[in-house]
Formats: sequence, C-alpha cells, structure tokens
Amino acid sequence: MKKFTTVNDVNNLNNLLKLALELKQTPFAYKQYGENKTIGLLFFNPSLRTRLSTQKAAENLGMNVMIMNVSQDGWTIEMEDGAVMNQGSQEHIKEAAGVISQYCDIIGVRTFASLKDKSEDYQEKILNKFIQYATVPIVSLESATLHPLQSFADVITIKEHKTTKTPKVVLSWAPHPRALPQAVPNSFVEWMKRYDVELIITNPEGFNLSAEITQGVTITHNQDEAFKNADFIYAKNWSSYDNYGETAPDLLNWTITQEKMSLTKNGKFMHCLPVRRNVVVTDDVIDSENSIVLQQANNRTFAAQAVLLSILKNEN
Ligand code: SN0
Repeated sequence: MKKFTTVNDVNNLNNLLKLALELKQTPFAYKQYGENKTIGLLFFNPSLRTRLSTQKAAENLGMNVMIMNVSQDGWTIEMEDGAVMNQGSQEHIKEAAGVISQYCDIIGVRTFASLKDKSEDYQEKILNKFIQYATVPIVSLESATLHPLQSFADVITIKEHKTTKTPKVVLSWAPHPRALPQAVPNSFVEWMKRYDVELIITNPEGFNLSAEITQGVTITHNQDEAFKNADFIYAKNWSSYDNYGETAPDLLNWTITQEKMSLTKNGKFMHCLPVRRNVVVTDDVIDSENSIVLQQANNRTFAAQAVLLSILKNEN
C-alpha cells in the first residue's frame, strides 16, 4: 500500500482483514518492520481514539511516534499555490510537507470539513496538498469527506459479530446539536459496498448523502421500516449534503431508543464515538449488551496497525 486515504487504496480487503485479526492475536509479531522508522501524526482537529489507537498501532510495530496539534502549536499553513503570503498564514504547505517528510517515514493527517464550501471539502484540498508535497506515504486520520481507519475498524467489528453470512446493516441518521461532517457515513458506505452485507441507509428527507457515494444503496426515510430485522444499527449524525452543512437538531424522533432497537433481529448497536448520549442514542441502548461501541474502538488499533504494516511492507 502506498497511501491510505480511501477504501480504493486497498487492493485486497480480505487480506487486510485477515492481517488485522492476526495482529489482534499477536500485536508484537512484526516489530522488526517498524524499528528505526518514524510516523508523524498531524492534527488540525480534535481526536481521542484516532490519536491513541494510531500511536498504539505504530508502537506495537516498533515505530517512533511524533504527534503535533498543528492548528494549535504550529505556524498557520498556507494551502494555496502562488499565494502572496502577506496575511495570516506563515508557512506554505510546500515547505511544511517537505520538512515533515525529512523527519518521518509515514505521515498521518487529520483535517475536518469546513462544511461551508462543498466543492473545497469534496476536493479534499488539504489532504491532497499533503499527498502532493510530501515525499512519504500519507495516511488519513479522517479527512474532510472520509474516515477510512474508522470504517476499516467497523468492518472488522462486523466480521467478528455477525451471525449470518450477509448481515443486514442499517446506517441510521440521528439528531445532533451541531452540524457534523459526512466523513464517517460516506466512508462507512464505501467500505460496506466492498464487504458482504445488505446495506440500508435511513435518514430524514433533505439528508441524503452524496448520490455518487450511495449509488446502488437503498435509502429510506422511514427509520422503523429500515430497522426491521436488522443485524447491525450504525448510528451517526451528519449535516445535509444538498443544503450543505445544514442541520436538524430538533428531529429528536430519530434518536436511537430501545423501542426502535426492539424492531431489529437482536441487532447490535454501533457508533464511531464520540457520541452525545440521550440525543443520538439513549443510555439504555448504548449501555446494553447489544452495544459494541467499545469493541469498535478497540479494533481501531488493529485497523491502523494492519494499514501501517501494509505500508511498511508495501503489501495489500
Ligand atoms: C466527528 C465527526 O466527523 O462527526 C468525528 C467523529 C470520529 N465528530 C464530532 O466532531 C463530534 C463533535 C460533537 O460536538 O459532538
């Protein structure tokens, strides 16, 4: 693997899945591959799981880890080519990415969507500038429109918990007080398309994800109907794609409740976290035995480790 920013960077998902499950059993078996190698993790936005699990994954492989909250601790980076830098930005991405490439063998980048300019977000401007100007492989730690390390961990978790060959997986919109990116649901859909599941998306009208991403996937605005006989409920809020960045915090009848979970086939509850309790999901659902959110979070380590090892070995 030469970079990891989308499921399209994965040639053989089955092999990558096998590797992640092997690493879960024997996390320290490949230490020689990361020895004397350095990963730099750059955060333009907050993180808990991604930061800690990727650090753990890299250390399990024997790598040195450097972490920087770029937006707080670094210079303000200019992303526009040809910019006359007499305003707020202090350092151009050309130098920043070039310099970090001198210190690191792999660079991880986290950058959220602006939710203001759809075309800028969907062009993945910041991530692509790093890919363009860095001379080492780039790993997405969540970009404006995708979160592939999360989705890979989700696939691992579904593989571990499914009881039928082709489980019914429902991606359900849920309410939230703030406007959130479409990265997690977009990415989840992309990865589910590459895996053996029956995927259904349910969201309020006006909240369909990009038609390009959901092509071929059933979308229903009837959440109860979608939940019937589901094996997995994957809850997530996202802001509108069509009315870009708009949100609907008042649609509290979309909250995932025990009553709705009872429509499923003893379905498991999933969420990428962080989650707003009793807005996105009620306490009794997320605290129930059917909630596998911590198992998902645990798998973040092995997803990241399989990706980093594949980059180090240039496999998968
Ligand atoms: C991010 C998102 O993309 O939805 C990260 C998820 C892994 N979530 C948030 O920003 C939640 C912030 C909040 O206010 O609850």
